[in-house]
Amino acid sequence: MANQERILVVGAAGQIGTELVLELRNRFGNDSVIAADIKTPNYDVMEGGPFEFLDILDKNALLKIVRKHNIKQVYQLAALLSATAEQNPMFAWKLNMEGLFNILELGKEKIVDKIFWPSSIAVFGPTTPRENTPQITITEPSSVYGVSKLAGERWCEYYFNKFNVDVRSIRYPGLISHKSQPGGGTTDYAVHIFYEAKRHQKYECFLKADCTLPMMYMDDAINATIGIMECDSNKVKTRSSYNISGVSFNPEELALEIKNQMPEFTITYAPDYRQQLAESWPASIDDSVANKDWGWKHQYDISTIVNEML
Ligand code: NAD
Ligand code: AKB
Repeated sequence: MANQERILVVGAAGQIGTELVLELRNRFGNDSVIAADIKTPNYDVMEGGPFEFLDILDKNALLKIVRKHNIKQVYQLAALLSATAEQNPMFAWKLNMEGLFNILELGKEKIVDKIFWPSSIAVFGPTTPRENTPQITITEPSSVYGVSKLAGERWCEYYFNKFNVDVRSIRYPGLISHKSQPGGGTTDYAVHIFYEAKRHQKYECFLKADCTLPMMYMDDAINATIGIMECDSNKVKTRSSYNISGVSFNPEELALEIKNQMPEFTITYAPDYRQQLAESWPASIDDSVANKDWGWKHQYDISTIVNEML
């Protein structure tokens, strides 16, 4: 691994960062992957390789870390997610946009060679076709989070076209995982439900029973993330962000699947403000462009996800 480019993961203590750091270290060597966050990550991330405390809004601290470790690739995951962003819109805008700009500028200055930045299905809104939502379609998001992700996508494409910054992005659906808790999203119900099923055999859901959303198991998301970063640059034809799709289900269907393995499990519904966010998002996603350009394909369906989670 002596010639392996050094990789920085910002937001390494989060739901995605935790698993991304572990998988990158697994593939490229522990010392090649520097984890960074404003909070302490779990034991495996902290002890498995280099870790730096970093506020992504602090440009000087970021540059110091990038120079210290001779970083050539950055995965910029630090952000406020949809539900938390609605509670603090101005700070969400600041963090989600400035965090991205600080990394894009490193690309523009040719200090780093390759950047990953995630977008979300939240770029879509109530006027978007809900079923099999195409790669290019109406994007009129109604959440502050969605607005920040859509703006971020446009900036990524701009930096690629204008400054030749090799930035790559995918629009994650709601992600399901168990190595670290989700960080304040609307799709978090699909993780909480498993913790509550295990602890109390019941769950009160903050979305309606029939609220279908695009979801994905974390292993698929990590494969997509590393997949787009490792493929030849000329295959990445979309420089805003790619649709990727896993599986679509609603809370009732997920509860039924859990009940198959845990007959005593029950679910009740008490929709809150997150229902409105969820309703504005697609029910299913067309990811044929990602499949054609760089060979993306998901593996996990609802029953394999439930098996793994339980
Ligand atoms: P998360 O909230 O679990 O993790 C974000 C991490 O960023 C946290 O560990 C947090 O401490 C860190 N962070 C916050 N502010 C920071 C700062 N100023 N400097 C450095 N670190 C900071 O989020 P996640 O679910 O892992 O999401 C990561 C990215 O993926 C986000 O951009 C999110 O919008 C996107 N995304 C996630 C999902 C999902 O379902 N998890 C879906 C779509 C898109
Ligand atoms: C959220 O619910 O905010 C995230 C997302 C789909 O971007 N999981």
